[in-house]
Amino acid sequence: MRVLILVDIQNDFLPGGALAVPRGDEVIEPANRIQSSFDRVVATQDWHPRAHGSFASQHPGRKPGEVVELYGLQQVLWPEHCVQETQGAALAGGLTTTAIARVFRKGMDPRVDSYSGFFDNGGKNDSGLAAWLREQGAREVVVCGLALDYCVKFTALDAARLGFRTRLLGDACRAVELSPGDGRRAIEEMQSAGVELVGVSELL
Ligand code: VGL
Ligand code: ZN
Repeated sequence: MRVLILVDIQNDFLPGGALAVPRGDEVIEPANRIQSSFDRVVATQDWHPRAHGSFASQHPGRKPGEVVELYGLQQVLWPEHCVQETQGAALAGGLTTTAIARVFRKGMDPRVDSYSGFFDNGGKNDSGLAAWLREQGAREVVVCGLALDYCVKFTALDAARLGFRTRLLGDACRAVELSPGDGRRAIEEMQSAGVELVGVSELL
């Protein structure tokens, strides 16, 4: 049983969006093409309240990219993005959604960010994704989407830690790269944790 996890393929992470990932739109075509190779497809959706603590606008004098302490955790500040019920938070227009069995939302608690599709950054709120995967009898997951160096990375690391065979579909990921090389380093970190890098052609 093999499950594809589409991470945060949302309008705000595409070029022109509030937190645009460079060439983020390029993940859509491979993400669509690969779906039929899986038993199940799920998506995660960054889904913030308007006054989320990860938004630079909530920290007077601070700018996106700066790091603050938020309720005891280091927090990178972001532009306002993926606000609940906005068009920016919607799954990308070009993404095929007919096969998506479940959408797991995250980032709703204003006090803590949630990069992983499984747990928030403090390891407390559980999205229910792990339990759902186990219910489905999933042994393997393939992770792709946006952004490689944040939500994709933490989702894949949690999946591997939870005991799923975890592969990263590199062709269908793009990185924010606040610092050049963040994408490359994210891949190395995932590989060190046992995540295997695969290409679309190997999965078709
Ligand atoms: C993400 C930063 C803030 C992501 C979400 O989806 O990678 N990055 N919120
Ligand atoms: Zn976010």
